[in-house]
Amino acid sequence: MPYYVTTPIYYVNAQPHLGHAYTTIAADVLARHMRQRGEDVFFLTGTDEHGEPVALAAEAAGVTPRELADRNSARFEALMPQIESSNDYFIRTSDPRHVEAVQEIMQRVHDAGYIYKGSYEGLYCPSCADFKTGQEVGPGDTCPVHGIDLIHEKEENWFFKLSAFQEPLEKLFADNPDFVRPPERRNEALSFIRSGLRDISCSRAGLSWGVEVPWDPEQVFYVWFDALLNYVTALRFAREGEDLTDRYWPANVQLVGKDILKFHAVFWPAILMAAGLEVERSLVVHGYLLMDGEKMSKSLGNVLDPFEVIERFGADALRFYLLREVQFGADGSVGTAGFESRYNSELANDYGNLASRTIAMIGRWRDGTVAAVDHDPELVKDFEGIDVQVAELLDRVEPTQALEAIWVRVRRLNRFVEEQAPWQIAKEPERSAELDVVLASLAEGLRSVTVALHSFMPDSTTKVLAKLGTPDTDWQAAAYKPSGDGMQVTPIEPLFPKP
Ligand code: ME8
Repeated sequence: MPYYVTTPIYYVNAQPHLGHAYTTIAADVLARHMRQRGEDVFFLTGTDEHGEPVALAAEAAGVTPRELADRNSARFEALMPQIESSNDYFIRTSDPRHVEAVQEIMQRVHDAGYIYKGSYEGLYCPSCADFKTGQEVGPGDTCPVHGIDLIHEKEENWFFKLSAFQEPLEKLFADNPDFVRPPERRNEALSFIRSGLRDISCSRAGLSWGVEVPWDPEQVFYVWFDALLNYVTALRFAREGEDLTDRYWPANVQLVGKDILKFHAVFWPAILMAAGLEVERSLVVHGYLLMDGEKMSKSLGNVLDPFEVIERFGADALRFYLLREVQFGADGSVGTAGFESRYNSELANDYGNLASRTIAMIGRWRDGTVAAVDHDPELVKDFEGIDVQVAELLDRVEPTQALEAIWVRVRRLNRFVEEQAPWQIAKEPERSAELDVVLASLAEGLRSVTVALHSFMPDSTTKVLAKLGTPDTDWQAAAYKPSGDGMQVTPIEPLFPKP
């Protein structure tokens, strides 16, 4: 089955930070997991390069928008392998093929009668590139996201008839209760729709860094139209000589942070309908990573550098920490102290030690060979359904719960070692068969949790599976097998050394 997952495309007005890594890592876990299940996966990420925020940042830096876009887009692209993102393509909206596709699709929207010339007057945030109305306006006409004064804008431009989609959008939400998740975000989007949709500007005058409106070269498209369309335009040119649109569109899961809910849950489906395209299957919205209680953001300057964390502890540790620490969907605080605590207690101790000592004991007492015996019935019971449970949680895009379901088994294996005390059994030669069962059960448990963890921590799990002599990561392999066929293990270095 085709499975298309996307992240937002990130603004190049600054450098990548942990917030960007977060969404990309979550999408990557889904993509890798679906590949384990044999699905036909396409995973897209990239950079949003046009518009006022980028033009303003370039001006401040004394470079052209294109220079700034090239420089910062390269940083985002470099982040991808560092966080072990397995994206199938990285789109840049300054790519002429994207520009051409936006023009073609917007021309279609225009020809279908959804675009007209009008005059806009209202409050605008240049950092959000968003026209604010009603509850979106903070005290004293400020932007609640950036804390800056909103600008009073009045201009002649092209309007998109968002109001024409009031009913279709209400119907979309009614027919698909899971279209936007979690439910709080669905309700938020729905109440925005029900409060009455006004038409929105879809072009800007007096701005040159953007996609030219084909029927009015004096204007460029409002950056959100250009940006949202990336999810469909990329499929046209991501593979040389092939158009992947029919294969992957509509996207299965579009992941976004809650800051851009309105654009993705309201504007985006309306644009798709206006263009005669299918609407995405689901939008999954996560919360904010907070530092010192505030949203981490470039403009606030309170950013934890993912590159530093990766250099010291590795990408697997960062991936694990972010998805484990912050309940996916809710806001949550992250920081060095919390990171080090999870790293030490869960990665180094719970999982790393489990792997080291399991493999070491099999080496010491069985010369590296796991006996082909029936496994401990109690342990077998506690592992029942691990594969089904984790797959269901990831189908619902609940990576934090999926990790917990796995960690319940990791902790169970550690308890099993303590309870069985194999070092005692090893002292009594007549209990040799018992030792075989304990070690084989442990090795199988380690193998099962490791396959289940593979999409979260691709690097360390690959190492463990190699040392267990069972490199298979297909999802069937996540199931615990109640009897063994004998594995051959080899010594392993500490997976998460204490820094
Ligand atoms: O909004 N916590 O780009 P952007 C969690 N270009 N996630 C965070 C975060 C935080 N503190 N900060 C950023 C844009 N993110 C537009 C999107 S899409 C067609 C265009 C993540 O660079 C989160 O996914 O401001 C958020 O939605 C996104 O980065 C915003 O990135």
